[in-house]
Amino acid sequence: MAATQRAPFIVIEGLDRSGKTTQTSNLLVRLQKDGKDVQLIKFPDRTTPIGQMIDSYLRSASELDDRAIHLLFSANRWELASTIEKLLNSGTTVICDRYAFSGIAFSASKVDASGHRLLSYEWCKSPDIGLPKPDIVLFLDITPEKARERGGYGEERYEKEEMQRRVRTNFEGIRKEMMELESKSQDHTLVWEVIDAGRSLEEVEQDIWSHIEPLYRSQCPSLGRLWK
Ligand code: Z5A
Repeated sequence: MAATQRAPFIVIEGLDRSGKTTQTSNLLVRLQKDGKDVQLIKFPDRTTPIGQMIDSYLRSASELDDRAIHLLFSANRWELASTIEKLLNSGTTVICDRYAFSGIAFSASKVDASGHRLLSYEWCKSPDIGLPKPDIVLFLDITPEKARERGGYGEERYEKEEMQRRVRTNFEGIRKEMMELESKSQDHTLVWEVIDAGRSLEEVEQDIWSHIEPLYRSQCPSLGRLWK
């Protein structure tokens, strides 16, 4: 009997209103129609006890120290890390709506009243070192102007234009660092694509599909670990 092939690990990242929820759901349906076993996981996973603390914080129903909430976001990923690994190794594709990159991009965007960064990039990265490494990250990029056309940012804690601008800059920094690391490593396995999410739903969906379909044409390497 042939051994089960490891399935692709897909991460969709992006700013508020970039269409992550819409596009991850559409991708799930498209892959299912294509006959793939696939599971969609959304971070933060607000259903677990840790996720409920995060949810309360994001809705401003509770206050937490900036370091404590950062560690909770990371713990929320670690509580699903072994599930993700098992799914992938048993041949089920995993799509994550947000992952460790959001963890860094948002926490490292927090500033004090004088505009000084509260948490360093390296500190923000450290709790997620060793998580399962995705095969592909699709970053849905949207300008604040386009986000405004979609009804503007929402009601939650980080959904403010200035914060979203800093987050966008941080994501670009993370992309550059990831690409530098990949070019130095022997197992060049992570692909990072920036998708212009300001276009129509159909155009964005087609662009995403053009990057996902090729993943199934070759065998996935054994699962890597982030920043290791
Ligand atoms: N966060 C963190 O700090 N640390 C972490 O480690 C993690 C997260 C994992 C909640 O995330 C917050 O947690 C988030 C980051 C932080 N704060 N912010 N910002 P979330 O993922 O639960 O929530 P969200 O980012 O705010 O998602 P969202 O509001 O649901 O936005 P979305 O999923 O990107 O977009 P959408 O719901 O698919 O679409 C928004 C609207 O635009 C909707 O009306 C659509 O119909 C419309 N739309 C979508 N695409 C299009 C196109 N192409 N054209 C026109 N209209 C469109």
